[in-house]
Amino acid sequence: MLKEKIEEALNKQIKIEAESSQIYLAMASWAETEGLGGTSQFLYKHSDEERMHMLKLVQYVNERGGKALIPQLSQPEKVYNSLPELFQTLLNHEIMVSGEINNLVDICLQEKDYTTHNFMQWYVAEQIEEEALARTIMDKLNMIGSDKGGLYLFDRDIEGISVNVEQGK
Ligand code: OFO
Repeated sequence: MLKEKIEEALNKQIKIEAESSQIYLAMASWAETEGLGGTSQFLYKHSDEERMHMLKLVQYVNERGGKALIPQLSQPEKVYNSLPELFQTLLNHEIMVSGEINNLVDICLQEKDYTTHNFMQWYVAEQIEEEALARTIMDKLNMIGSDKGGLYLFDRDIEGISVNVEQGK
């Protein structure tokens, strides 16, 4: 049985993962309308990944005798001025998510819930990968600058990059 504090923290994380999925879906849609086909495919996949992160939490809460709350979501940003702006937003968002996951892990230790602590380690590892990937993407974009040929190649190559920690990159 989950302690109330843990259930609350996990439900908060469910909302964060759902919001991540929604934000990346909006980013994917924007990229698609800008003719950035590779970037949009990458972001659609990333959005699906976040939904999977949310589902894993929903099922964990229910399995442990809690009640998962499916949250209401607000409308994410619809327009970006550039790819660097978009990916910087994504990186900042992932840094925020990592902080929230660390808080959750800390609550598990305070409450001596070692099962949830163990479950959360997957998310800790995932965040390291996602932050590293977002930083690599930002480095690439900073190198490319406004070079059109470089941006074309970036958009072509990013489609093949996987955000899933288990599939590798
Ligand atoms: Fe962005 O990764 Fe979920 O947790």
